[in-house]
Amino acid sequence: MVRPVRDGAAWQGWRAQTVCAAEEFFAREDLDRTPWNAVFDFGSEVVGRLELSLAPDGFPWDAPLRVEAKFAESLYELRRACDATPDGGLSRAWLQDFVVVVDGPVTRVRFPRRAAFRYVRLRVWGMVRARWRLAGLFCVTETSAPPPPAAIRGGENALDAEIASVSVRTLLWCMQDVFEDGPKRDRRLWLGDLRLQALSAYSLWRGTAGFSAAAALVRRCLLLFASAARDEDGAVPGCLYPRDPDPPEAGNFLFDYQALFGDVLLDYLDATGDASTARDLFPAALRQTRLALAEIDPATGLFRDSGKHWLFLDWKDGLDKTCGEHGVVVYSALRTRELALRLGFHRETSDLPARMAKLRRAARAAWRDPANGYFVSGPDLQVSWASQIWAVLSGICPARQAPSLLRRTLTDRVIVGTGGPYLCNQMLLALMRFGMAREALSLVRSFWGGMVERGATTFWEVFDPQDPFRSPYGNPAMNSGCHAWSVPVWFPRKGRCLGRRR
Ligand code: RAM
Repeated sequence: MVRPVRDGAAWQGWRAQTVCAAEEFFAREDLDRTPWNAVFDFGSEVVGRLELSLAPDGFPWDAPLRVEAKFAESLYELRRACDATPDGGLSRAWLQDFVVVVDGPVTRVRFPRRAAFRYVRLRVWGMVRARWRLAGLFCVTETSAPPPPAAIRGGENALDAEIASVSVRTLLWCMQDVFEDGPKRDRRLWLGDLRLQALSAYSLWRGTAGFSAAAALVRRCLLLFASAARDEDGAVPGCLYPRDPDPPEAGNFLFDYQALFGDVLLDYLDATGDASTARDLFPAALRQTRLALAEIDPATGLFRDSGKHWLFLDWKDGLDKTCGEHGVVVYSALRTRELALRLGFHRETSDLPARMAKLRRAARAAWRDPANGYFVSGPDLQVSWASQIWAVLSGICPARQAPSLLRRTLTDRVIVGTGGPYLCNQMLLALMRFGMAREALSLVRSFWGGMVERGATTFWEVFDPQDPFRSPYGNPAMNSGCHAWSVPVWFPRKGRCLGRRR
């Protein structure tokens, strides 16, 4: 049992002070002075349904029992009133405060809705003038993940080990009926998140008994996306809700996510060797490539924002996305070509290599600043992480120059940086591609290690070390505290690394 106390030195201004061990509270028999209030700390993030076990002594029931619970992933969220304004762009309904009322003698109360939390505040009314105890408090946890390999020993030091275990915990809690982006919010399948989760899952379970279950979940998600393609043009959605046995409810068409569908499929083929699924889904992948290429201006050979699409790349404010999106288009098309060659669809993609060479040349001529080698984007010639990363991944930046470009990007404090873990993961992918393990390790230790040092037990959707209250939703309590895209696709493990093989 804990009490949140204000502390200017703590992340987001709150720390937990221990009140007593839970067992001590479970021994109390004076709970009829209602209502009572208590905050419990589960020690690390859990996902599941809360259950109270009640021990009445004699005949207690002269009233129904009302249990109000507020679940929170952080102390800040616990302390912030759910109805506080502004509520940002997202629904108040995401915040996890529930009420359960039970009639008649019961010894167990289970909350009907799955919650994601570390802390829970209970307010309980009822059973007046009776002797009874709260005998236990459980989270009946839920995940569809196979058991993780027994020994996940992380890297060289305690921080590495903690990063490894926080990564695995985050991944497990996000594996439900589908790979969810976050078990608190949005509790649904997003393509950009799936791409990163799948890589981490292959690597975690590769060579173990759990591999086929993890791979089967990726396959299910790929099939769901393909089945949800838009009727008019075949675009796969950015996200969806499964509605088994009905087709999924889909929406939020994100330009860069959809372009990367073939990339996820190729990773799946690489990891599993399941050519039959890859062949079935190849037409969907090729369709996304064609749709992406339609956004290239034929006159310039460069991506242009038609204003029709949600361009993402990252949550970074003020990010100019032109160069980055061009990189995504080229990278995705080349990955689709690779997929085609592996599956024997040479003819359908025979135009792609020459076309991509042209797009690379056009981008280099238009956006590479000869003075410093950086790639610029937009009318203000913005230099950003996003542009450099995608220039490298797509080969717009020639391979021999890529390592030094990435090194400079990592240390340059002036350029537009990352909005959070999603783009940091793209950086890891770029570093891994060029075998830059040292740089990848130091990024993992500083960025992901920074979350661990601030108390993360699962990795956060949003992390800006300079701004504890940063939120793309206008309310930090809406941020997801256990987020798929925040599992580092590469983290130190004894003997091998989590992530895509080179
Ligand atoms: C957030 C989701 C998800 C991400 C999209 C673009 O709201 O949580 O992780 O893929 O935005």
